[in-house]
Amino acid sequence: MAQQTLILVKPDGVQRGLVGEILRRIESKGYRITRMRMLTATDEQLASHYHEHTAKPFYPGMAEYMKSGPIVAAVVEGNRVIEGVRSLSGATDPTSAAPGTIRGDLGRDWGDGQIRNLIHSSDGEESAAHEIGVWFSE
Ligand code: 3AN
Repeated sequence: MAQQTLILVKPDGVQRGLVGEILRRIESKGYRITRMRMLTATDEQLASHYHEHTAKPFYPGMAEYMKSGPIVAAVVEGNRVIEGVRSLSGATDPTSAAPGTIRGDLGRDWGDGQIRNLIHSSDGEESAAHEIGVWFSE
């Protein structure tokens, strides 16, 4: 079976009308979207999705950002898709993310102290399986 990853178009991506552009880049690379939904994240979903970060000082602000509007969750498939979508996404900080990446081309620092970086993608097979369960539980 092809490898799977979980992506989220974060609230800034939806609010700025970039869902199509972000998904276009992933599809144009050759990966296949196999499941997709739009929803507003709950505290429980975010705590499970970001379980490695819940104790960190930036978590409360990040959770507020992630709940600030609807998000799009999708399962994307293809050989080495986890590595491939991480590469398309770029570095966490959109100011320093490389041009050519989703975050580098479409993201910036908006001066409010919150990293708004448009997309999440799983960083390994274990986290992908966990995260697919968080956003596609039924
Ligand atoms: P990535 O999304 O690039 O894999 P992670 O997994 O290190 O980044 O962090 C998860 C999310 O937590 C990031 N996308 C970002 O929104 C937020 N984050 C990470 N580090 C910080 C930080 N130092 N300050 C604020 N938010 C952060």
